[in-house]
Amino acid sequence: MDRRQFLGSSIASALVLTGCGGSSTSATGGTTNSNDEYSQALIIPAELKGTLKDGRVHYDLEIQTGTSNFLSNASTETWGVNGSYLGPTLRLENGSNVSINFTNKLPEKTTMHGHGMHVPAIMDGGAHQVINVGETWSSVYKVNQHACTNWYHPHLMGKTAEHVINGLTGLIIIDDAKSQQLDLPNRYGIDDIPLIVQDRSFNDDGSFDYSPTQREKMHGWKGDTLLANGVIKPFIDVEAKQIRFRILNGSNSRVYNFALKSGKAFKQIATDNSFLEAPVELTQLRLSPAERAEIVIDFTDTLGGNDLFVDLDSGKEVCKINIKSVATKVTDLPQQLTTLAQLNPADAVNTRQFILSGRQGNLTINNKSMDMSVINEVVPVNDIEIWEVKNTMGMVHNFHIHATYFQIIERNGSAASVADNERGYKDTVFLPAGESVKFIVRMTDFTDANSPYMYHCHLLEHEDLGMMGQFTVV
Ligand SMILES: [Cu+2]
Repeated sequence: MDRRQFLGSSIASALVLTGCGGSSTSATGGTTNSNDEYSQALIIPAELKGTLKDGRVHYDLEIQTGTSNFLSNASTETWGVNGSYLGPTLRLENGSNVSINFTNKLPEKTTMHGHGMHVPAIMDGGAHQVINVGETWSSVYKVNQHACTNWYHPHLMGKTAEHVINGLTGLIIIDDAKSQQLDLPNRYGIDDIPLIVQDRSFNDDGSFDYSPTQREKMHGWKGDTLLANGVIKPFIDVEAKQIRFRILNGSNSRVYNFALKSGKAFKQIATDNSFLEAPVELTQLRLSPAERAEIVIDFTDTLGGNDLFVDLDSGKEVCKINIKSVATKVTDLPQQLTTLAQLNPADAVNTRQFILSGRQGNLTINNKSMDMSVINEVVPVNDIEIWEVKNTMGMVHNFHIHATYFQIIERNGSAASVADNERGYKDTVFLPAGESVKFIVRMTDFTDANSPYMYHCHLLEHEDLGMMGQFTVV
């Protein structure tokens, strides 16, 4: 299958392609990184705006098997949504009624979770909303949250890591009235670029090499090759202007420290679930699995130049950016992006502790491994709570909650240690070895004593090893 079509022929006409690469020359042996570097254009996932039917915007999605050509000398059996690998970007408008319809055409059951979505527990696509082979499951809700970049991925008990590796990942972009007013780059695929960064390893026959040992699972499996939107070392041609990247760490367990090779500074404008109040200047951006960041890089004065987007931790390169053409529309990054309502810790009525630890090859939260029949926490609706998460281990974890966002108020007991670029609304927080965080949270609706949401480490091997729990909102 041609690379340009691997997101699905049914949506190929909507596929936005930047650059004009895509032809690979013959490779010389080896199956990892055997493509000519930066000969492939970054693929921009198709943008799906849905179809209005009976007062709802419907997004029809098929979860399917396919074949992808990451390598020039071998093909790879993969899974995708409306295509062979990854899935389209769902574009949702705040306030609209939607029905996200997933049909499972895989040979086995799966689930599809809307990560970062504020929806009823039964619409969450977590471990309980299994989609059997041949079935269609619809997540039906009214979009009620701030503009942000979310994503969808499977959440099947014990199989999440494997199903994500196979390729089931796509973005969900939420727009709201205010986000549309801001003078930000917003031309999808032109100056508003989605960037899903993943790591994979390949066998000699081109198949994914994913068979982690118990030790690799405990430490979080890492692949030796980086993919950007499903392409190894792609290039993207951009205009000489401010360029926005919506970055998702879509890896199972790899933590990135992103930077530009030139050392050039950029501005972070959004965290997982909201804009930051003001842009935060950075030269390095740390993202643990499932975290998102929107950044703006100003290439106004570098027409004809190029830069590399790299991971400083591994030394690996993500993609090449060619500043190729004159700007056709200028944007001027606002100094203020939003105002975030802040919950007051003095109003908190309860503090919960979550201890991340491990024993006998299992990973646990509060000494318990995930049990789908156990509700670990019951959270009263509208109560303001402080959740304190402690990583007691000598390895990294993170912590993700379903249902809503939170705001980080302390790192390692210090409010001052909360970084400027993690002061937006978050649903996933990084916990380096031995560190702790406190966040403030309020569950505002969707009471249901029988249907739990999940909280868990989003290193997917850790989640599958049991570092997960369940809570209900009552
Ligand atoms: Cu973990």
